[in-house]
Amino acid sequence: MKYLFNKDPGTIKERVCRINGVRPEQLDVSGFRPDYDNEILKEFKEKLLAEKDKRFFIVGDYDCDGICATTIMMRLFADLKIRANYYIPSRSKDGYGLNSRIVDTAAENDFDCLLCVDNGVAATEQLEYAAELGLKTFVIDHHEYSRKPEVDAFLHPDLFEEDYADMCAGGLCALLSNSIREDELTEVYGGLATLADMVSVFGYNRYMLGKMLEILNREKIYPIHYLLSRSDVTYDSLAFNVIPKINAVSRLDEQLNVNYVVRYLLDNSSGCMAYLNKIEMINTERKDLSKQMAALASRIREDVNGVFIVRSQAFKEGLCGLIANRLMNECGRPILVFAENDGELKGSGRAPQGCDLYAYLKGISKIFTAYGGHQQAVGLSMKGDDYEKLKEYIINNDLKFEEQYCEVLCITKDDLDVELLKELDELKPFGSGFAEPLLCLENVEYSRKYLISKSYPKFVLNENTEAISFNPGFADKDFSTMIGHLKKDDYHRGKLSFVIEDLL
Ligand SMILES: [Mn+2]
Repeated sequence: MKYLFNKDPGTIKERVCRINGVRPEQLDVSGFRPDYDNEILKEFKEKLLAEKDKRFFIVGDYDCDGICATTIMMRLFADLKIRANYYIPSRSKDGYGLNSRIVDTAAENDFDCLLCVDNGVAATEQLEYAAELGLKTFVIDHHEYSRKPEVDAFLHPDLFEEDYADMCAGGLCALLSNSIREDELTEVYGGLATLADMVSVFGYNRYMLGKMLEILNREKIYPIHYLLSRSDVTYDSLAFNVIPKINAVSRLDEQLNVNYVVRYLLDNSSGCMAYLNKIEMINTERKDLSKQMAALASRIREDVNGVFIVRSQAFKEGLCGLIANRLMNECGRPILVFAENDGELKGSGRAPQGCDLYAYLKGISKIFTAYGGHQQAVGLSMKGDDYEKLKEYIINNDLKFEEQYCEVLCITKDDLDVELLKELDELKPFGSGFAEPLLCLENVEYSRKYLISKSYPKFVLNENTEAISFNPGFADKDFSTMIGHLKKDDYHRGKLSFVIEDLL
């Protein structure tokens, strides 16, 4: 990674805004009110409510966004006394999105309306099939589409103006359902989906994120409260403790049906505790398994013309994305990780910024039985026999890589205090379009250095702050510049922790 050292004058807020190309007033959504009278929204709402005596079948997605979107719609239908049921496809058995088997199930069980949330724009054929079987079709989705699906009603952020243009499915469902009646739990789940799906953190999304935090700090929302275990309610604790647990279930769904999570989120009472153990257990297993898989993957991966590629029968398909992500972050190189099963390879690819892996693999997409994603993340399936063809393609075609510059915020050691932490906290939430700044300390002097768990170096910077690195490779590195994030030290109140990302 190459760095640009920002030494501009001004407040932290001004400098962070300038680095991100954001106007400071965009951060303030205190005056924002959702536009419940929006025409697109109204039209969808009317079409939906016209069927209020019919039975709805909701088909969601197995990630946090899709699970929250499904939960929000189930709550709305319950409040409106609309009969409804839901199904989250199994990642391992169904794959992503609507399929004809699910459509058959809906029709056979006498549902009248099919509602896809967080999927649907790409399921043109399946939706046509549903219509042939006599089902009314509704889609609430935010994925990119080339042709608008022919459905009875369609809700998509592209139909909205700027402040709403990057809603996730949970955000869309929350907007729709709160335009019909206001419900705080809906705002919490809409905010959680927004945090999970890495969409823009401005406009309506920023409003939702703030609402979520405010409500969670004021009310005990049982399902979230239990998942947080003992951590405070912050964007970070939700992102690190809650969302991964919700996402873990679909990754290991041969052990626990992902629909279980919707049931958990729907039960905002202490009774939801009954589901908690299983979700926590799956998450612990997810952590253990990904650690093992990552270690194995680093051992047996091949370097093919600058692209790492690895396959194994020991890999779990649902964890390939996590592993690819982890290894890509460690080595800064593109990587493809495949789980092998009955001669089939299913996996994920990740690439660093400046690398368009999606476009690159399009060149050989004819060998893929499934292919999707975007520049830095792809999901793909293929026959095991075609693995060599893939390698050959990579050898013969260079994956172009434009090294990216990262602008870091230069500060001095004297700036390291609770005041700075407060200033940074006030800029939250960070996210897409508004990256948390990396701080940079030059000519670093420290009074003491020691190792934590025999491998992670810690440096005492001043009486308030210690710097720590979770990269054992940094234990003996010579450096004069430290780049990282400032955090509250969890163990010693009032103390700060500078988490090192890089040493130069
Ligand atoms: Mn989504």
